[in-house]
Order: sequence, then structure tokens, then C-alpha cells
Amino acid sequence: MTATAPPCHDLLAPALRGSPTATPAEAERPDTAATNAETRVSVVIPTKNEARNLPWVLRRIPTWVDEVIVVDGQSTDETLAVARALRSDVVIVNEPRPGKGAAIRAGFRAATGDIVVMIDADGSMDPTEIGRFVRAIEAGADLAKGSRRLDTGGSADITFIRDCGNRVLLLAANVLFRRRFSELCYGFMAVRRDAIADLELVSDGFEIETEIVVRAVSAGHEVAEVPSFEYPRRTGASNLNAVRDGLRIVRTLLQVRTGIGRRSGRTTGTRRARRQVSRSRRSA
Ligand SMILES: Nc1nc2c(ncn2[C@@H]2O[C@H](COP(=O)(O)OP(=O)(O)OP(=O)(O)O)[C@@H](O)[C@H]2O)c(=O)[nH]1
Ligand SMILES: [Mg+2]
Repeated sequence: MTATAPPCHDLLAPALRGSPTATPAEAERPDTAATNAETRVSVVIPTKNEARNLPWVLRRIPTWVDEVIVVDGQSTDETLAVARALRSDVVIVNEPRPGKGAAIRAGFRAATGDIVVMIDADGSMDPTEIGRFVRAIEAGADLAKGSRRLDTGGSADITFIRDCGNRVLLLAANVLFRRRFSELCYGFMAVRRDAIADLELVSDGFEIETEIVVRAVSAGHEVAEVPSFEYPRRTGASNLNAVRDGLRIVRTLLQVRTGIGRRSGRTTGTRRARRQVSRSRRSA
């Protein structure tokens, strides 16, 4: 397998496969193989009551990963104790407000690596794939996004309804942003840390995954897709609400494309400065 997969496949991509396969190239250079030793890699994991799934995830993180950041959403189970017990160097961040997006953004702010990988804590994404994301960035991409529709990718989890929803959202994103991505709503990604500020992320919810992709496109960053296989969450219940979160994704696509109603991570300071200027003008 090459580090950078082709940028995209046909929109009506092949049906999602139900079990992972390994290519000959992967067998030669498994994803657990060390990447460039000088590249520092941080992994950001959002957690909300994932104590029973986290051990599987943490144990499978490649040994060459430099920093693991768990961003916790006020878990009421043993998530944090498990994280500390399994990884004494884990960095714990408390999410500033509810939502996976808020957690990811907090994790990005805390990360110190050259490359920052985001991965779920429920066991649906295999940390041994991290190497292929890192190598895609090392090969020149600013963002490497996982795709369940490329080569060795697939899903043992996606339902018919979610698949239909994902295809509609993918079509909308590809039309609005003139891309031919094979995947949109999937949260296993790696980003060059220097590029994060350009994304001006504002999402609090599951739409963060879409926002990262389309803002990277808008910022002119190079986006690569790499194959990824999705498993069912190991235990526990999903936090996603397909209708509510689907609508948030639509809103995000339109906001980023048109700029209408756009909150910006960067303009906050500018707006504050403008307000101060107009206040001081009024009082003058
Ligand atoms: N910190 C934090 N993490 C969250 C929050 N909501 C979800 N997460 C985490 O984000 C990841 C993805 O959430 P899931 O509930 O698995 O959502 P999903 O993967 O879209 O849904 P399934 O496919 O059904 O598992 C998991 O690691 C969750 O623990 C939140 O509000 N705060
Ligand atoms: Mg999940």
C-alpha cells in the first residue's frame, strides 16, 4: 500500500466491504512500522464513557507515537482511571463544552506533535492503521482522511440508512467544493499541526469531521485519502443522532461554502477588536 491513496474514487463508490484485507505492500511495511523518527506524532482521542473500549484502543497505538491526548467529555465511568493506568504519560484534557467537535478542537490545541492524528475511543477504528495516515502527511499531504471506500478500507458497522445519508452528504460536499472524495463522514484523520490554525475550526459536534475536510479544501491544503476499515463500537451506545448531526453537517457545508452565518475561530478576536473600536467611537 502506498502512503497516499489516490485523492478520490468515483462518487458512487463500491459497496463497503465487511472485513479488512491486507495488500502485499502492507505485508512488507505494516502500519505499525516506525515512521520518520524525527517526526513527532500526537494522537487525540475524544472519550465519553469509553472505559471498556479504551484498553483495546490504547494497547494498539504504535510504540513510536510520542503523545496521547485523551479529551474527556465528563465521563461518569472509569474512562480516566483506565487511561492513566494503561498509559502513565497520557495527557488528559477536560473538554471545554459538550460535543466531539469541542473535544477535538481542545485536543488539537493541546497537541505538540508535528502530526496530529484523531481517532475514536470506541474501538471502531484500529490504531494500527495510524502509520498509513502519518506516512500520507510525510509524503506531502496537509490532511490525511480515512476512507472506508478505498482499496483495503471497508466497514463492518455502517447501516443502510447511514450509508445512504453519507452518500448524499458526500455528493453535496463534492459538488459544493468541486472534489471527488470517496468519503466524508469519518473521523479517523491526521493533520499537519502547522495547518490546523488555517482551518479556523468552530464545530462543537460530530460535524467537526466534515468541517476539517472542507475547511482544508477551502484553505488550499492538500488532502489525501487513505483506506481505513471501520469496526462496530466494541461496547456501549453511540452518541450520534443521524438526523440532528446530519443537519449540522449540511449547515456546516453551506456555511463554509458560502461564508453566510459563518462563525470563525480566528475572527473572534477581530470582532472583539471591532466592537471595542465602535464602542470607543461612540463614547468619543
Ligand atoms: N469528549 C467527548 N467525546 C465524545 C462526545 N461524544 C462522542 N464522543 C467520542 O467521540 C467518539 C465517536 O463517538 P461515537 O458515539 O462512537 O459516534 P459514532 O462513531 O459516530 O457512532 P457509532 O458508529 O454508533 O459508534 C467516541 O470516542 C466517543 O466517546 C462528547 O460529547 N465529548
Ligand atoms: Mg463510534
